[in-house]
Amino acid sequence: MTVPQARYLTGADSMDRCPPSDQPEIALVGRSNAGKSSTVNMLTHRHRLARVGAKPGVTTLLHFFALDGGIRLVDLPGFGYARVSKGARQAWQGLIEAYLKERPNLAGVLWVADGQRPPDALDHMMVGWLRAHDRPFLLLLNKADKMTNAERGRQQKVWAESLDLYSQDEMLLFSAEKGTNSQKVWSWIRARSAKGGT
Ligand SMILES: Nc1nc2c(ncn2[C@@H]2O[C@H](COP(=O)(O)OP(=O)(O)O)[C@@H](O)[C@H]2O)c(=O)[nH]1
Ligand SMILES: [Mg+2]
Repeated sequence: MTVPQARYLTGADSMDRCPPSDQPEIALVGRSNAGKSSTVNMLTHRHRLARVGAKPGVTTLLHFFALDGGIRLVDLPGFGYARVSKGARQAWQGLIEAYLKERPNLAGVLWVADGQRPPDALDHMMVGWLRAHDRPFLLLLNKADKMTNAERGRQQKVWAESLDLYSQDEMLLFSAEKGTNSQKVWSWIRARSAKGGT
């Protein structure tokens, strides 16, 4: 499968600064450090398109990337970073939730999590948002390269049971480092985008 060319389009700090909602968008959500930017880079085969390991507290924008073929990837600010002020955190969470709730051309959500951890209260909040706003999502249990086979099996079970997921359709082991399952992620992106923003 060929990988489309990608370019950085723009950053937006509010809903009214987002680009026109004329193309299907796939958003990446997840905690800071889960690997969202690394996932954008892996999927586009571009090592520096999205900045990796950027200091949390700096990435407060929605970052839009345009792909050939008319799909956009949107790197959302990481949620739940403890070291910023409560006010700043609430502003980001407001922006993330507004985007998930209101964006008419949002075709699907790639939810990137560090698969080594168990899900916590923020993960339950995220699945609640996604279900409440009826957003199709694929949870990527990232950093699979750092887990043993036994851990991979165990962690898939823990996440699926705790968040009540349809594990076959809504969750995938992934490694933004090694590219594990990236073809499956592309298939999902293409299928979602073909359905448009509904
Ligand atoms: N071993 C391993 N490290 C990863 C993987 N994905 C991301 N990382 C590392 O995790 C850190 C955070 O990644 P980043 O993409 O900046 O996370 P973001 O805050 O969600 O955008 C960086 O040091 C990455 O190199 C992965 O699949 N495997
Ligand atoms: Mg990032």
